[in-house]
Amino acid sequence: MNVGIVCYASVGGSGIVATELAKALADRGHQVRLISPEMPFRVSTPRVGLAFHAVQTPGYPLFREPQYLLSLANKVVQVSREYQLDIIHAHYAIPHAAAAYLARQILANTPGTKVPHVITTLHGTDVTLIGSDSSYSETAAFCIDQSDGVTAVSESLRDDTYRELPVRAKIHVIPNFLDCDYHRRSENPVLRARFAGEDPQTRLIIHVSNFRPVKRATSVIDIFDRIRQRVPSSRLLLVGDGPDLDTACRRARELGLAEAVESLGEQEEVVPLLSVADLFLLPSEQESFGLAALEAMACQVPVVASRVGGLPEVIDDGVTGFLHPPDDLDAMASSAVALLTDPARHQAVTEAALAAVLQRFCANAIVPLYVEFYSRVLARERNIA
Ligand code: GMT
Repeated sequence: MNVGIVCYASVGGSGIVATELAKALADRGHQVRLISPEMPFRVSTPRVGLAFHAVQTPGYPLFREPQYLLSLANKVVQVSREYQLDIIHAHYAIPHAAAAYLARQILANTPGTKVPHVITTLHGTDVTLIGSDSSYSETAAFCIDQSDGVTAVSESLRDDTYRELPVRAKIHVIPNFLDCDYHRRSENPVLRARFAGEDPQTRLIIHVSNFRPVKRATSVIDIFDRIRQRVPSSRLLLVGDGPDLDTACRRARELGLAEAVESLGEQEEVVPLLSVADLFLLPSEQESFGLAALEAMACQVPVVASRVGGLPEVIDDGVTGFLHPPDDLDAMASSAVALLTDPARHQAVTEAALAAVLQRFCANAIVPLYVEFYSRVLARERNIA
């Protein structure tokens, strides 16, 4: 199949999933074209079957804002005409579903032109935060409905979409996934000592996110403070950047934890960091799936997270990690301490987590679901009004 994948290139789960899907499809013999303003950050080496098309959005003195939706739709039209796309797969509804819809309408208006089918994958905040905002809800719902196929990354997100937007389209759930080779690196005592020092009693806790308010980064610090009261030598690594990073670091200083908390900013490679960590905290207010939790589980780092959104579909509470109400920081700290102080329990949870990732969330299990979905959508009439 010829597939155009539209995604964000910035660090974020939807871009990662889109990029991993592009790579996995190319490896399975499909022709894939990533369409984005920049090369997505996880496409490092050239790959047979995978090409990248950059969207340029020229400014003009009259425009107060860049006209990204128009330039993206324009690029999708050009790529589709040139390479005869069968499918335009938009990851993240806003504005990608709108651009894909517009591109398909433009192509349908040109006699003799192949018209691709549009598939939209909903990732979470495109529905739960920004898509349901009254400034976007009408256009978001319309463009999702106009897609020829719609997927969501969890059952919870599918239900949220029907609850929060006037969407009538059937939404198929295809969970997120990781490359089956995504795993913990072998012991790296130098890197471990860099963050945890030489004391074998030190426990290294990690949080990876984009530090937006929905991630509740200050709660990470508050949970860490509680953990430190029972495991005094523990340390915390913050990975990523975003609006709440400063607030989180300030909170750490207020609690006298500045020496125990290290912020690394954005990192392209998180596997080496996860591979030296003992525990992952994810006290998010909302998480449609929680790809960061899945990455930690694959690296055998137990996750203590909020029982929200799609996280219960990823983490089997008490077996492959621990879930608590987002405001119950005491309970999250207690689960963390229980794991950090009981090596046998820690090992049992990490083994179960890894087994779950390999069985349910690795590319070999999920990519065929996308291919099958593409085939089913291609067999149907296009949704052109
Ligand atoms: O977390 C975000 O705000 C970014 C967003 C994204 O663009 O990746 O994340 C959402 O999509 C991810 C990939 O499907 C999910 O793993 C995240 O849970 C989801 N974030 C939220 O629902 C808050």
